[in-house]
Amino acid sequence: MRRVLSVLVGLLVLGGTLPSAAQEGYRPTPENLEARAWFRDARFGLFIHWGVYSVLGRGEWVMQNEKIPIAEYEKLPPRFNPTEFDPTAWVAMAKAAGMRYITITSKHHDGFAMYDSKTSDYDIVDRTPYGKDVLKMLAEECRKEGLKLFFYYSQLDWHHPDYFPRGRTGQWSGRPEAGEWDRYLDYMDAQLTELLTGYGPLGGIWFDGWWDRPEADWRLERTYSLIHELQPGALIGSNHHRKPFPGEDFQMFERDLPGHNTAGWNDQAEIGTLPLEMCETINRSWGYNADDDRHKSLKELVHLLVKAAGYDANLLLNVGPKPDGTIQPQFVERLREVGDWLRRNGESVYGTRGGPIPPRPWGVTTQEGRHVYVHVLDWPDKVLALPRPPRPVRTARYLAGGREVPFSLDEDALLLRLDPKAADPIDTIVVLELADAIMTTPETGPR
Ligand code: FHN
Repeated sequence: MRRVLSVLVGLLVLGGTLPSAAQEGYRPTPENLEARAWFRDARFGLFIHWGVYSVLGRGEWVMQNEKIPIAEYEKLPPRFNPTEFDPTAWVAMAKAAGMRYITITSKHHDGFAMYDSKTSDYDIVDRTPYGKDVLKMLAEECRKEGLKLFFYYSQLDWHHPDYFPRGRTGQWSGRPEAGEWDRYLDYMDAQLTELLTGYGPLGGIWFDGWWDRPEADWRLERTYSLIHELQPGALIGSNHHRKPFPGEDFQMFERDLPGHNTAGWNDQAEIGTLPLEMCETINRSWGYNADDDRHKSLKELVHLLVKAAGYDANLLLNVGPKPDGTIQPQFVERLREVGDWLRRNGESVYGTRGGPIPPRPWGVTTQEGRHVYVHVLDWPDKVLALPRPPRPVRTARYLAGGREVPFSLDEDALLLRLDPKAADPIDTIVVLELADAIMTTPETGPR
């Protein structure tokens, strides 16, 4: 215990702030709380990982994985010319999928800005033959079509010379073994200021990369305060795989449902009380990977979306566009299919909270007002026994078609008598109508 205390005192004396100090005492504005409520209701967003790395077609970590030094990597931007980029088509695809927001990489770990940065010329306008600000084009289309836009911003930077001391990655970039860490943080804050003042009202900032230097003083207090001052309604999330730090407005889980750790990222990701989001890929790659054809089925994608909602979380589903600006047809087709499913079943996802019956191997529940949606995802038997809901059950019906579902109650349980002929191969949804609404709070939901 003495050792721990001396480390903590050392951190504070050295001016280091504990990450959990972040924006201590942060009080979200009414505008921010309204944005959080919107976010919870949105339930479904499009993640876009797009950068000059797509030229190689081997994912967004190619610079690190193949130990490509900056001098070599800088030969990629001149080859990046996405003449087929069509923001109208991208936003139309997201809307057809039933998505309510888009989160796109403004700068990934490679340090390359996908917008016209005045803080650096290492950007799409100054370094590529394409020479246009794709984020500006996308922001205008999102505003026109009523989708919110979030910017992913990597705190980790494999290009900037002042990202020093290095962290767990970026060792082979060829940068000098020296640098001014605070000067890098100033650079990051300057780029964030550009994004928060030049692209209209944002849904928020999706940080990533803190995990590269967990011991560093990331000056989160200053950066989070800057964001909240520039756009109080912009939600801050950071993919640090920990319980949220003060100043953050939503919590994300990578490739896992909240509280799970199947992918290995979330061993310390204790669920907080903020709005939740899980992110996943359609194949297995975030950035464009020409060899990755392991596309999830419609059933797998709907189960991701429904299970996330059952955990009171959004699903942020990723595409990695190609270097020409197009999106693989397999992704477009899958997203269209998910949109078709949502057009039939969306009331059981949008605007709902996690249901009063906790997620189980057979499925999950979502709830909105007096309605509880029982998503039977994997249950072969005729009778499904559930814990008795917290309010009297008036009726039970299949969402598809409205036919009644026979049920009975005893002091502990609700028994649903399912008709095998009514079973849906993806998700058999039974709607319970309760005598009155289950009260949920913005923080805790029905739990
Ligand atoms: O290293 C990144 C990775 O490239 C990708 O952006 C994912 C998306 O959640 N986040 C980091 C891995 O945790």
